[in-house]
Amino acid sequence: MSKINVIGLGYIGLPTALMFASHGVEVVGTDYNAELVNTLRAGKTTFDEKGLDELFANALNCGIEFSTEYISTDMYIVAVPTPYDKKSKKIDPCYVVAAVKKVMEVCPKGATVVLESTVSPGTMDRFVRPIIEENGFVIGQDINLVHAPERIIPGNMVYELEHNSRTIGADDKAIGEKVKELYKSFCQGEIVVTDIRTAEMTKVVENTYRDINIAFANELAKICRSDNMDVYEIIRIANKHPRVNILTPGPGVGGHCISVDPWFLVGDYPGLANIILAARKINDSMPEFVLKRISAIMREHGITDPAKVGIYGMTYKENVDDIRESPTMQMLECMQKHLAHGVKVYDPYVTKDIVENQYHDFDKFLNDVEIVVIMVGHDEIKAADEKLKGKLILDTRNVCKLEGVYKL
Ligand code: SAJ
Repeated sequence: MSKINVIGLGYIGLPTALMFASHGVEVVGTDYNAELVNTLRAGKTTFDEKGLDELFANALNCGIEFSTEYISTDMYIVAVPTPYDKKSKKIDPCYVVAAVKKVMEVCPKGATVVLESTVSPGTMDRFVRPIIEENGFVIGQDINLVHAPERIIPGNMVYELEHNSRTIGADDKAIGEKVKELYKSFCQGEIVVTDIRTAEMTKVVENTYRDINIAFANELAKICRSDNMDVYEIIRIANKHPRVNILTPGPGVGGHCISVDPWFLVGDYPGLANIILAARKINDSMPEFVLKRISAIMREHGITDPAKVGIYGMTYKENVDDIRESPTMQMLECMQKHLAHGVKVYDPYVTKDIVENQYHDFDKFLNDVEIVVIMVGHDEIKAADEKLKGKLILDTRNVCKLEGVYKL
């Protein structure tokens, strides 16, 4: 096989490209963002992730190349974002469509196009196949189509790339097996070969399953709050049952995966995806629930000035630098509506100025606020009990061990 061209060098495409390159596969990584490509060419990674820098160094040694151009080769791996349309709740396949169109401009007959991006079931049939056919190719004869959805979790991506099992959906089993062999260059997990529709649906189901389970925990938190019960203690004890494993309540579900993918099912199966819709609504309601908790604490202590409130954590979860769909960003938006200007914000992983009154120094931030709202359980805050003494604390992640801390 000649080189593989990985299209899209974001959170999924970059580690995947690096992993292939580090395992003896010739790789060109392509992204339309010239700034990103230049950064990579300059020898720097574009986001923080455990083990990524080492993997990057390895891949560079092995000769990975980065470009804004698509290359002519016989294997493409497409890993571009798949947002959803906020009104219709359906997938917005514009990035997938644009990438596949570009591939068609350069690919030779016989090429295989593997889509890694998460897509709603039927996306390959509705949006990808027509592009290939419009370009005069016969699918299965001139171009092979494969869907190999990624499964890695931000925060542990490099490990999971190597150890998770994977799904490969292909029209033709033999092509599926060929792509499986390619992924086996680095993937030690089981690789299941199935058809494309099953692979599409399975991926969305996995993230929806998690969303629903988090929603259950969040609903319990609300019920327990309404009647003064300790949700964490209840979950801790319930989880000792051999068939109960309740997840952890929190300030909401963020990130570009779990808060997005279930909407694909809601959008495509209205009237059928009922639990899924309810779960989405519960999880989406959590930032506002936290806001109400903050107001209640302010009232209890006679605090009226929002500038005395410090929001700790802007990312969608702990120890990552990704703020997409993060509960904090949703809550800050909600605060703007309630005219609660002036709150202070800090996150050790967010070095750019993104919101008003954002701090870049933890001690200074703590010094300037009376109430600390822990929105993300970064390692830094877990180790900061001493520094937090004397503050009013609302801990939405249950990470602070101090006495008298307010919980969700
Ligand atoms: N969260 C809770 N309580 C929990 C677990 C998570 O409130 O008990 C919150 C997190 O704080 C975060 C959100 O949910 O805001 C999602 O975080 P996550 O760690 O559950 O998942 P992601 O979005 O980082 O990654 C998911 C993973 N999917 C599943 O675990 C089924 C990952 O394997 C996928 O590859 C990824 O989505 C993806 O790209 O689709």
